[in-house]
Amino acid sequence: KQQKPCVMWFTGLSGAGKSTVAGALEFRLAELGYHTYLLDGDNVRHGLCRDLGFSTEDRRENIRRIGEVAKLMADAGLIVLSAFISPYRQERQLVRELLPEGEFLEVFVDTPLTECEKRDPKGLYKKARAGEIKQFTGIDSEYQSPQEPEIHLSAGEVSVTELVDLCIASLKERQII
Ligand code: GGZ
Repeated sequence: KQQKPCVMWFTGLSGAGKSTVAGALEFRLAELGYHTYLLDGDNVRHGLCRDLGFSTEDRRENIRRIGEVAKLMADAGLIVLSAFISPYRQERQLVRELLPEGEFLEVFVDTPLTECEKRDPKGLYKKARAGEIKQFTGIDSEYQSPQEPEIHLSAGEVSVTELVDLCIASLKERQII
């Protein structure tokens, strides 16, 4: 099936739904016959980036490495889905510049902090509030929202299926699929 390579770069707070939406989108794309790869914490922070923590410097290096890997995968023709907080504008911009024009799609998974904290699936916000985890994004570490994301998902209010539909529509509009 014809496809153009691209990197869909999901960014947002912990618990915003990045991995959930990216995973559901990957499933949908596979059903439609497209070739994809999902990069997320499960397969990256335990391997390629296992030496990195959550200081500003380590997060920068985390994003830099993932950006380079995403670029290689896009070179191989894949639709790459990447799901990391990627809190800093500058590093997201650097990844954008690694890729040919039009191949980097920033996807802002825009779930308010209050909602992420309410969900708190792993109890991390609770620990961060109690001071047991330091430098937690949204609590005592900064998150810089995208200003002009290619795709803006109001993920607190809309079902995963509808969010996937919006991503698919955007890929079609951009003639990637
Ligand atoms: C933010 C942290 C932290 C701190 C551990 N701050 O909800 P999760 O658990 O599964 O996703 C979060 C994940 C963030 O890793 P990323 O590689 O996406 O971050 S970054 O792009 O900023 O490099 C969270 C968990 O790791 N986690 N400590 N201090 N999230």
